Formats: sequence, C-alpha cells, structure tokens
Amino acid sequence: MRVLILGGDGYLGWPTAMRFSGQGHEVGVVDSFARRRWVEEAGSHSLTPITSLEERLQAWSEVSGKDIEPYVGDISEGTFIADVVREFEPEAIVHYGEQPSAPWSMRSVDNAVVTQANNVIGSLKLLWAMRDHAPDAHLIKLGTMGEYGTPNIDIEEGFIEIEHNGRKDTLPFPKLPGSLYHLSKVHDSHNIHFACRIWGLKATDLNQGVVYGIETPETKLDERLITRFDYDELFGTALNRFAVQAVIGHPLTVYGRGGQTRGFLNIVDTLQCVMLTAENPPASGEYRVFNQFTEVFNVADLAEKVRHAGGELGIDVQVDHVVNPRLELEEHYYNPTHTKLLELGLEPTLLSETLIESMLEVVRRYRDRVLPDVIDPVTLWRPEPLGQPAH
Ligand code: NAD
Ligand code: USQ
Repeated sequence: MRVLILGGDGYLGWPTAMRFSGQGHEVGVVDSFARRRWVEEAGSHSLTPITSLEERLQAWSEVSGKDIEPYVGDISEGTFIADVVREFEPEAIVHYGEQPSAPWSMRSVDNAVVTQANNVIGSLKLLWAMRDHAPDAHLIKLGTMGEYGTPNIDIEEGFIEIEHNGRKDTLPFPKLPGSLYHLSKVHDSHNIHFACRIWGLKATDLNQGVVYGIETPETKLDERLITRFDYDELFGTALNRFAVQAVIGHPLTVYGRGGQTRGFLNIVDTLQCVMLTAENPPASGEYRVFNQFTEVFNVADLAEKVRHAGGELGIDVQVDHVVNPRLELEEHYYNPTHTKLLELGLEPTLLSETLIESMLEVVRRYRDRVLPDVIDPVTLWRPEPLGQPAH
C-alpha cells in the first residue's frame, strides 16, 4: 500500500511511519516542523534527544534497508498538499498533522487562531486534494475522545440512534469539547463527514484518548530513531508528565480533585489501531468513527499508580492537588463505547506496574535533560478560575 503520513515527524507520526515502512508499505511523510517550533518557542524541548527528520530517515534506511519519502511543507498553505497527493498517489493517508495541545490553544487569541486555522484549513485542503487527485484513497484521521466532552450519558462510537416526536434516526453523537483545540477536531469531523456524504470519499475518524509511552519496537532499534516525548505544561500529557515529575522529585501535578476521567492507550496500541484501520478500509462514501483507547482512568488514580511504581524503584513520589488551570468537570460520569477496533483484532497493551516502571527507567536515562521550570501549569482556561462548567 502507498501510505502518506501527515505529521510524520511528530510523537505518533514518526513511529507510525517506521511501522508501515517496516511492514513493506511505500511510505511518504509530510511535516512542517511546526511542533518543533512551538515547543522551542515555549522554552521547552523534547525529553528525548530527537534527531532531525533527515537524520531519522537516514538512520531508518541504514537499519531497515527501506526508504521513506519526505515532503516538507505546511498542509494548510497554498497548493502544497494537493501537489503532494498528486505526486505521491496515496492509497491511504494517515493524518496526524495538526496542533495537538489543548492548553496551547487556550493561551492567547493568536494561539487559538493558529490552532483552528492550522487544523481546520489543513484538513479541508487535504479533503479537497483527495477529491481531485485521490478519490479512492482511505483517509485515516486522528480525532480525539475530547470531541464528545463528558456528557452524563454513555458515549457511542460517532453516532447515536435518536427517537424524537415519534420518529427515529441515527445521527452524529453530540459534541461538547472542552478546549479550542478539541473544538478544532469537531470542525474537522463535520468536514470529513461532509466530504464522504457529498464527494463519496472514504474516511475513518479515530477518536483517540490520551496516549502515553516513549518507546515502540522500531524506536528501540537505534537511538537516532527515538520519538519525541514532552512533559511541559503545554505539550506534555498526563501520564507522560507524571513519569518525568516522579523521576526528578517534582510532586505529581493532579489538577483539582483529580476525578477527571479519560480513555488512555499506549503508544504501541496507537500504531496497532492505525494499522488495523488501514488494513480494513471502509467503502466509498462511508464515514466511520472508532473510539481509540484501551482503558479508562481518572487522573488521581493514575498519579497513585505512578507513586506506587516509583516506590518499587526506590523513588519517593509525592502527589499534589494543584488548583485546576482548566475549566472541566472534576467528577463526572464517563462510559464511552470502544468495541470497533477490538472487533478488528486490537490486542490491548494494558497499563501494568511493570510498564510504568519501564517508562520511569527510560525517563531516568534522560533526566539530566529535564527543564524543571516548564512543568507547573500556568495556562488558565479563563483569566480567573470561575468554577466548573455544566459539562
Ligand atoms: P505532534 O505535534 O507530535 O505531531 C503532529 C505533527 O504534525 C508535528 O510533527 C507537526 O510539526 C505536524 N504538523 C502540524 N501542523 C502541520 C501542518 N499544517 N502541516 C504539516 N505538518 C503539520 O502530536 P502527536 O501527539 O503526535 O499527535 C498526533 C495527532 O494525534 C494530532 O492530530 C493529535 O491531535 C492527535 N492525538 C494525539 C493524542 C496524544 O495523546 N498524543 C491523543 C489523541 C489525539
Ligand atoms: N491533567 C492533570 N495534570 C497534569 C496534566 C493533565 O491533572 O499535569 C488532567 C487534565 O486536567 C485533564 C486530563 O488530565 O483532565 C487529561 O489532560 P492531558 O493534558 O493529558 O490531555 P488533553 O489535554 O485532553 O489532550 C491530550 C492530547 C490531545 C488529545 C487528547 C485526547 O494532548 O492531542 O486529543 O489528549 S482526549 O483527552 O481523550 O481528548
């Protein structure tokens, strides 16, 4: 299969590119290096010492004997993505190429505009490029579980059957995202659904939960192949941050009461899910939604797990409940369905104590690179915290 990976220099995109290439697919990666710039501008850097895309591709070629084609540019600008799609002729497009941070999107009006322009315009240009140059390709788009928010009912996989005034229909599940970043994914989902309904494109929207983990089998082959790993308040995600905090002796930053409940998955399962999705494409005109996570935890429980695993390694981990910088429910109902990927054969990698310990061991290797000043949360959802939203 000819697979184009948008955002192929990122945390998830780079390991995905190696996975597809290693399994014999023809792979192209597209990236603007925006993530590297945004993190640098925020005064931070990846915990892992990542090499340039050029060096990564060279190293991958040496290790695997396979070449990955790079395309450097911004998918939201000009005709770049249309030109790439026309030239590469993909059969599948895995789209990770967006601004992925909720706090970054809430930091200023400029950040909010960049997030929504980058994400929504980039995806729209991609859809148009597919319409004109690759109408039979399968779009595998990374969405987020945060599109649904935390409603007080069970969350379905994309669609819900509704009965209203005696009539029934199956309609998109209601969306109540909690940040302007998450909202950009809702806009994307509407545009993708539209492109399938009106132009007959085929797409799978992967509503992914929070990813954790550092290594995949491919990143371990050579240190130059390691993927990025962020722990700062803007780009680090919960469990990844807790692992770094534990290792450097920083109290774990549980926001508020810590009852915020989310779906989580290991980075190796992201690769498994994307591969299974690519191997099982939808029909032309079909828009599918898969909820992509393997386990549900609340953040206080996660912190407790890290504290315990740290103890096993002789690290005395403290857990702190800091004032929540976000506006979100700190205790709520959460029961999302996630059967479609399991039906395709997903074998979940569950979060065991051994797995957390191995994460802590890898973080320990790079502990001298940690910048402690970028850890504490400073980005507020509102100028002053005003209490909790309704959902
Ligand atoms: P990342 O920032 O490491 O990867 C995204 C890559 O896309 C970066 O390398 C960035 O430079 C590139 N990019 C961004 N905008 C671009 C543009 N306009 N043109 C070309 N390249 C562009 O993020 P990640 O953590 O690997 O996430 C990948 C995708 O998965 C994102 O869409 C994110 O929203 C989604 N996601 C991530 C998680 C998670 O926990 N990491 C969870 C759910 C969904
Ligand atoms: N949290 C803490 N302490 C921290 C960091 C986070 O308590 O130090 C809490 C947050 O308040 C939130 C939860 O942990 O309630 C998750 O936060 P997060 O930063 O780990 O994840 P989030 O902002 O939701 O975003 C991440 C990725 C994003 C992806 C999303 C999937 O950055 O790209 O879309 O996870 S989901 O959460 O399912 O929407």
